[in-house]
Amino acid sequence: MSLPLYFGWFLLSPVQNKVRCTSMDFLKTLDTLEAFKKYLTDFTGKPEKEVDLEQYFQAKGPLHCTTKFCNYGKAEGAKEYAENPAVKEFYSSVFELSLSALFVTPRTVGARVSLTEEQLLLWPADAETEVEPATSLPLGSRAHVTLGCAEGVEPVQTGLDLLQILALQQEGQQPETVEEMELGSLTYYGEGRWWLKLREPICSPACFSSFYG
Ligand code: 2AM
Repeated sequence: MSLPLYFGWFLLSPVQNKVRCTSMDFLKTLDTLEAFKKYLTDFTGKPEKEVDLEQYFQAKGPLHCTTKFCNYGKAEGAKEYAENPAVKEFYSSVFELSLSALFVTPRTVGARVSLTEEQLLLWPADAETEVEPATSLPLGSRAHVTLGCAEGVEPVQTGLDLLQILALQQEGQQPETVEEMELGSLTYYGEGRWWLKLREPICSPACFSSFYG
């Protein structure tokens, strides 16, 4: 059996455009907020320097939510995942993913995916525990769509950034800034970490499949 680079849900074309536009609108608006400008050095390293977030992040490849990174069979648990009956049964089925929040850090921009019980059947048990968040987070917490990465940053970072923010939320850290935007409420968790809880989650049809590259 030849194993892929990764399994995941691939957003269907029309919704990919919608998500890209929403992400661009968010970055454009974030850039202009006084609250963001106050913490600009998180991104620039220097005061007074400006940043164009739309240029700062680069997006590559199809928008997707990785379930299992297999690295062509070299990743731990890859073969077991591919043999999971749910993976076989649902392969090439279309699901409705719910994108419930957008987040930005100096490294990545992404969308949080809130998984249903059925979707969790395709979620690997070790996705959250293979990294080391400060607290134990529920299964599926790492589910996300990478929307862009800063120069020199690998997409795997997006899920790690998401887990870090969720761990802060679980610990009850009070966000420093709260701003109501048209898309939802925006909070700041320090060190350049911005979280936008969407007023209306984006419902995205996505096909469960794999990517060989
Ligand atoms: P992503 O899911 O955050 O976008 C190919 O590199 C894909 O596999 C990317 O989508 C990437 O991140 C994901 N990926 C790469 N390395 C990974 C890892 N060690 N664990 C989980 N996902 C990984």
